[in-house]
Amino acid sequence: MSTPNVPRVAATATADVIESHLRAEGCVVVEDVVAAEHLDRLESELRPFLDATAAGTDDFTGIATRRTGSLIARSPAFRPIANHPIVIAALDRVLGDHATSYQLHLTQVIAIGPHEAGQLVHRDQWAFDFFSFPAGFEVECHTMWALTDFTEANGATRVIPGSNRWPDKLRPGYEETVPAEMTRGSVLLYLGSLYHGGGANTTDSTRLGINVGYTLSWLRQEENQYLACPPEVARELDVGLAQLIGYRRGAYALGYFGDLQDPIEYLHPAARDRTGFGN
Ligand SMILES: O=C(O)CCC(=O)C(=O)O
Ligand SMILES: [Fe+2]
Repeated sequence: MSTPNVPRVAATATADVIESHLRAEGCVVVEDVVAAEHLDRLESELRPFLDATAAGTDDFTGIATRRTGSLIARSPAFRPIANHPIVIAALDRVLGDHATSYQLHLTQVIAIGPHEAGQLVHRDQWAFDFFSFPAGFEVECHTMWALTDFTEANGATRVIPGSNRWPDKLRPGYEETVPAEMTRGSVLLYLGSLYHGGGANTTDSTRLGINVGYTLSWLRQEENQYLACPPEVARELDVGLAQLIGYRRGAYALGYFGDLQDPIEYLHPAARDRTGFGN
């Protein structure tokens, strides 16, 4: 049976439509969300960090692929992407079943260099030490923002639509995947249960994508957000973004500091009054 194509919707699609694709196929491309000028600014803020990043050293991280993190602290232009309303509306729906809140999991530019091989097809939720979650129990959702056009030739992310409903620990082949081609400024949303991987880059140019993950607030974050964005930086952010990073309690008793205080109060002593959180 041939693999179906990636579902795609316009940036005007409703949250209902995006949710229904995520639940059915485990992925969806939302087209042309962020303007080119905004991405130019983001790219110039990150350029020194991208240039200074070393390539990976193994099959999974790739030997011609560079991964640059700490994007909230390093790029003010990245911040409205981390909590883009299209993404937040989708997360509210697909991560709402098993937690009262979710948090940022990782922020990473993935630069797939010329002639990189295809990445091993995997589920991102295997990061939780390969613990198998029950079928349909979604613990994370990722986004991949295209910073260059994503084409089959330059290494567009490969996905298997519908594989979010497959059993765990399978080893699907690259030939079972299809490319999530998209224009610069578009975004691929996909569940942690979707089988996918970075595409092989057969061109002489680099494919740039921004991978931003989100996970239930009672799980450990893949990128250590408190080191990536320490309190002195987080204090300058919108309260909502600081909370998304993890400067809040993840549940009644999770992540408090001091004498049972909510972390947002560490950044803003008046936050309890300003946000209604922390009670
Ligand atoms: O770079 C990509 O397109 C996907 C990378 C990926 O899936 C990963 O590193 O977990
Ligand atoms: Fe992945």
